[in-house]
Amino acid sequence: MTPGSPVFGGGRALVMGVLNVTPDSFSDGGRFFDAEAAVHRARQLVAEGADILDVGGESTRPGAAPVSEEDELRRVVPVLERLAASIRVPISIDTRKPAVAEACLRLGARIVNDVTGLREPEMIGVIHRNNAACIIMHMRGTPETMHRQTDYQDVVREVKEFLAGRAAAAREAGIREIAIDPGIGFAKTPQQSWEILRRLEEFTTLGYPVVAGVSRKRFLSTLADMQPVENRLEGTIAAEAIAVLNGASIIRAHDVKEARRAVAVAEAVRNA
Ligand code: HH2
Repeated sequence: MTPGSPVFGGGRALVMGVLNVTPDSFSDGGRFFDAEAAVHRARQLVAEGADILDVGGESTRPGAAPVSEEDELRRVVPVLERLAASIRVPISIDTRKPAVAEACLRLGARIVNDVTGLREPEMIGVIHRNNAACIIMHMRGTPETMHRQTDYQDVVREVKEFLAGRAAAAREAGIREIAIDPGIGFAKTPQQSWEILRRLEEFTTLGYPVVAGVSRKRFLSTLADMQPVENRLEGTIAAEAIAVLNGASIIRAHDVKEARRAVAVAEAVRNA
């Protein structure tokens, strides 16, 4: 992929494959913790049709303890070093730490995926200086505290206001490619996550590509038979198709082959 070419463009919905280089992610913790295993998984995700690879070194599951900057760097840098030159899709770094973002962008990542919506003051500058794109996600508090911060009058309106403000700040600072993400499951009750999915189209009026991360998430388990996490593949695929039908441009997925097929069905319906 040529440096400088848009990462979110293309006219069809994109699938962003998840690569968790962590010991404790909620659905695949420990499986790709070793750099070799992570690189192997990355190639598999691209072969299955990932348009973007989202590399993360810190679990943000509800209740997760924070990871130090040193530990996060130690997890993701060896993977970036091996992948950046050899992989043909843009790499996104899933981090809330400006120093981790900077190190990964220097190694060739093109996108910063920040689950705190660029909360750290230096993050916007890091993204702009490195001519990178960003995904701005909504959450409240931290992964440790967010499940207690779910008080909204109108979840869609409030999340949308937050995303509009953060995207405007990023744009004013000169960041050219911006996507927004309502943060399904982050400081949201299951009911609020369902409502966001139903009303996802409302976020598209802000004029930015909308990212949806529903993959294997806990809100699915409010329905019968989707506990434990291994039982959530079919529900995930259904939710991904609905997200695209309701306006999502980018789907963040662990199961890329299945997500690609779900996206194709939703797009066929949308374009019919
Ligand atoms: N969800 C997770 C992590 N990062 N980024 C965006 N933009 N949107 C999401 O919905 C999102 C995200 C949580 O999933 P996962 O990475 O599999 O789990 P963990 O945080 O436990 O590593």
